[in-house]
Parts: sequence; structure tokens; C-alpha cells
Amino acid sequence: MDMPDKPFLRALAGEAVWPPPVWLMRQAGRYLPEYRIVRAQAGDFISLCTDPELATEVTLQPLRRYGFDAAILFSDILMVPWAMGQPLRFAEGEGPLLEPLRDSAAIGALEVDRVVERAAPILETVRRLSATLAVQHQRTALIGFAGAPWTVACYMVDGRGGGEFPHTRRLSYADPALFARLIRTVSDATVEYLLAQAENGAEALMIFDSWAGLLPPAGFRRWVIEPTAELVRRLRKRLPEGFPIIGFPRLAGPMLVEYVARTGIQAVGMDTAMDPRWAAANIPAKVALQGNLDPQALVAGGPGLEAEARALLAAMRGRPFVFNLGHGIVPQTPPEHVAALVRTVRAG
Ligand code: 1CP
Repeated sequence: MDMPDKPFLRALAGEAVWPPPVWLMRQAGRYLPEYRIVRAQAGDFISLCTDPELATEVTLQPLRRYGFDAAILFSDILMVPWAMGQPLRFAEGEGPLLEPLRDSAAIGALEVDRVVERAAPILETVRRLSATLAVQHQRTALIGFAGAPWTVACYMVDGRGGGEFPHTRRLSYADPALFARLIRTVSDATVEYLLAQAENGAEALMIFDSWAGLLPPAGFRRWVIEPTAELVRRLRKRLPEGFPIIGFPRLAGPMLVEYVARTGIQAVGMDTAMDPRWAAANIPAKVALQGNLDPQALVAGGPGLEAEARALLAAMRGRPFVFNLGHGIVPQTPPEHVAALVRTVRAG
């Protein structure tokens, strides 16, 4: 692959670009007044994700304000179960609600073969974004994404968020063969969905494993590391050489080392709890690190924010790094604090 010239892609390719490229998880969303207007216009959240015009618009909104180095497709990790035919809705103020899936018949009814077809409007959004960035935001790269099989399965089995996912965790012990079948089914759908995003213009792919940290080490190896390694292997077989893939096994702690080694991923997201100095010392120097400012420091703003951002920059200087948060931006974030953060990062 030719050496990319966008700062974000150079960092993912292993270059210690300085000042580092910056984008923020959930950079499109409720903290922006212009997002709330489009959200109200769209009605429900799934309609917004499947309307190429509106989804393109909300993806671009944070770029106009802040000129981020990466744009992330506006969609959701739960659009994969939705595209497999599992009933999904987003209740106001409650987050996602799915019809819980707990037996063999329900897993057998999932329609893996129809995922790319049902995701057509999302792929149209990817095409529009790719075309728009080429003209209006030439230094900005486009990120496609999906949830990792474990995290997506958490929502599919429990049927809702909340952070504990007791039904999923119990199922993984009570019937590992059935659970492995579910993981395999989600992986099959996810491979096709991510490849389709890359074919339609995404320049990097990110795999969100938000609930990886719920698992003890044996489960972490079996349900996080192994399925992700297999997913990356299947993607690489069909992607151009060197195509960047970013993993984000949230709250992995020291298991991050094994995750990076086994998956062969180019870049890894650090969550808020991770010590960036520990990561710099323990993750191979060619692997880009991304993260991990506390989203609440961004809400607080002022000298506290400035100090946190500077400490993170100091810890990451000299290695491939992408400045980001340790988890998604929260709706209470004042937009002017984001502008101040971007100024601090760009000052290096
Ligand atoms: O009310 C609204 O407007 C909906 C809020 C919202 C938004 C803005 C949801 C519901 N999803 C999203 C967008 C989204 N989700 C993006 C697009 C990028 C952007 O906003 O800039 C991305 C990448 C995601 C990924 C996502 N969705 C994750 C992984 C990252 C993470 O935050 O851990 C997860 C776990 C979800 C599930 C989900 N979708 C929405 C909510 C509220 C949740 C969390 C539910 C829970 O608490 O468990």
C-alpha cells in the first residue's frame, strides 16, 4: 500500500505523527445543538441511521466545528442484529431494546445472508461521506465500525444495556456450544458488514468491544480474543494489504497485551482506566495507541482539562498515537470545551 498522507492513517501505519491526529468517540451526538435538530427531524434513532442524507449530515457536523482528523460513520453497533432480523428499538432515554435471544431456534432464525442488503442505506451513507471528505475535508479519514461479537452478543441475549448482562454471561457458562454458535453467527455477519464498509469508502475499521472487561481471563480469551483474532484474519484475507484495523477491548487491563499479540491488530484503543505509560511500555512500539482522556474531564473543562490533556500528550510523545477519549463523549459536554481540547492537542 502507498504511504497514506492523512495524519490519522499515518499514525495507524506506525508513524509517530506529532502533533497527534485527534477525533473523539461519539463526536456526533446530543452534546451538539445541530445534532438535536436533525435527531428531532428524523423521529426515531433507527430512521436516522438508515437515512443517508441525515446520517451523512450528522457525521459531518463535528468536522465543521472542529476539523477532526477522522470522521466515524454515524450508525450503531446494534445495526448488525437489526440487519439480521432481530427486532430492535431505541426507547427515549433508555437506550437500545432488543427481543432477547436465548435458544437455538432464535439463533437459527437470524438471517446472516441478508445483512449487506438490509444495510444498503448505511453503505450509501459511507459512499456519500467518502465523496464529501474528498472535496471538503481532505485531511480527514473515514472510519467504518462494528461491535465485536462478544459485545453485540451481550445486547442480543440480554436484550438491553445496563452494563451487567447477566443472561449473556450465564449462557456462556451454561451452554458454551450454543453461545459459540451465536458468536460465530455474529462474526459471519460482521465480516461481510465491515468489508462492505471498506469497499464503499471507509479507510479504517474499528471494532468496539465495550463489555470485554466483564469477562474473567479464560472467558476473555475464548469470547474476546479468539473471535476478534478470527474476525481480523478473515477481514485481512479480503482487504488491501496494510488496511488499518483498530481494536477497543474496553477494560481489558493487562489482558490488552495478549489481545494485541493474538489479533495482530495495528492499533488499539485505551479506555479511561488504562495507564498510558503502562500501555506505552507494554504494547509493541509499532502498534498505534488511541485514547484515553476521561470524558468527564472534557465536561469539566478549564485548567483540569488542560492538565489531563498535556499529561496524556507527554506520555504518548514519540510513538504512534491518536488522541481520543477513553469512552464516548457525554451529552452534558459543552461544545466550547471540545474546541479548547482540540487547540491544546494541536499545540502538541
Ligand atoms: O438519542 C440518541 O440520539 C441516540 C444515542 C446514540 C448515538 C448518538 C446511540 C444509542 N448510538 C449512537 C451513535 C453511535 N454508537 C456511534 C456513531 C458515532 C458518533 O456518534 O460519533 C457509534 C460508533 C456507536 C457505538 C456504540 N453503540 C457502542 C460502542 C461504543 C461505546 O460507547 O461503548 C455501544 C455499546 C453502543 C450501544 C448503544 N447505542 C446507543 C446507546 C445509548 C448505546 C449504549 C447502551 C448501553 O448503555 O448499554
